[in-house]
Amino acid sequence: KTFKVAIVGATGAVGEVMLSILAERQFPVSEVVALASARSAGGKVKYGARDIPVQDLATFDPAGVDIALFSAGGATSKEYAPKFAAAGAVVIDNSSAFRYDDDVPLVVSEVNPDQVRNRPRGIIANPNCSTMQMLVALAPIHRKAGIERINVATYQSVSGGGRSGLEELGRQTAGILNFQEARPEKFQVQIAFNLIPHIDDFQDNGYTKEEMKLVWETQKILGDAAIRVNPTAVRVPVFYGHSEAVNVETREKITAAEVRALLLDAPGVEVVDEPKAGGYPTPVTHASGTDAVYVGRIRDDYSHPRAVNLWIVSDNIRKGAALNAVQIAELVAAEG
Ligand code: A2P
Ligand code: 11C
Repeated sequence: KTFKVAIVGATGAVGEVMLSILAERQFPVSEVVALASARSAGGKVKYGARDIPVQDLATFDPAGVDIALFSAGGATSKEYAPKFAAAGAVVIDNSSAFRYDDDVPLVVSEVNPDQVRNRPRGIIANPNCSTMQMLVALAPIHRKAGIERINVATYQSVSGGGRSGLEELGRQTAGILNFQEARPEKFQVQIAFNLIPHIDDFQDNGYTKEEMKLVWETQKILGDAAIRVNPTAVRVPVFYGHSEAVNVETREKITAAEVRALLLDAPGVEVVDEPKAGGYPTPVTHASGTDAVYVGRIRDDYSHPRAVNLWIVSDNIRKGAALNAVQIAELVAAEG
């Protein structure tokens, strides 16, 4: 069986990688449709070696689309995802528009793949990148020892902010090296040669929405509202790849050596953990442009009777967004 697949947001940082991953993994397509705003309609995007035309989402008729991958922002998803679902498509949505709705499953392909079938509205949500990579690494620990609490500080690359985030880091870096002033447009303050502890909007509780996504999404995906998550999310001047310093407190004691052994067998995980120069993953040396979630710096937490430390790095555009969306599409396609 083959599928008519639509990519909504095909010109974006995530959309272009969705197209390349569909081609790379030889997803069984009968047709691929690239959709974006009227601004880019008439242009072309790459699907494998082929150029395909970009069409205007606003005037596109979704009848006949089997699977639609959305990554064009929450407002676009809210307006168009229900229309595609009503026309018979299974929608896989990368925005936060539906993630917290009880009747929309939130799926990490290695963690809760069975949830894809639970989709009364025809919509499946793709988690936020920072939650995605964290849970690929932590789900095996949760299954083995039960996670009680997660302390996490993120180091998130500018591609999480889309194409304009990538452009801003490049522009500011080049500008500063040429003695020019760095004007912030996309990010709140200068991002080149800086760090910003502010991703997405502030909430009434003083946390940012990016931080609260780590709380809400972890509890929903692991199906355990008792798990406590204490997050700080930081934007860093890295182009691709989010990193996370994670401390996990478990219900039962698990040692760093046991965690390392568990993760060596975990799907989607690569352990890079040697106590020597370069014996740990970084966004540039490991994650950027690759599919795995890399875990290193696995250590017992000597300050706590039941806790371990990990360093988790992954390409936020691939596993954190486009790859997981395509993996969900593969689960849907396998239903027959
Ligand atoms: P466009 O290129 O026409 O603006 P990124 O996350 O890299 O900024 O990309 C956002 C993606 O979402 C782009 O493909 C963009 O298309 C698309 N997009 C944004 N707003 C709309 C909209 N109102 N309708 C359709 N596509 C949209
Ligand atoms: C970032 N995590 O790094 C964001 C991007 O909820 O899908 C993705 C936002 C989301 O800026």
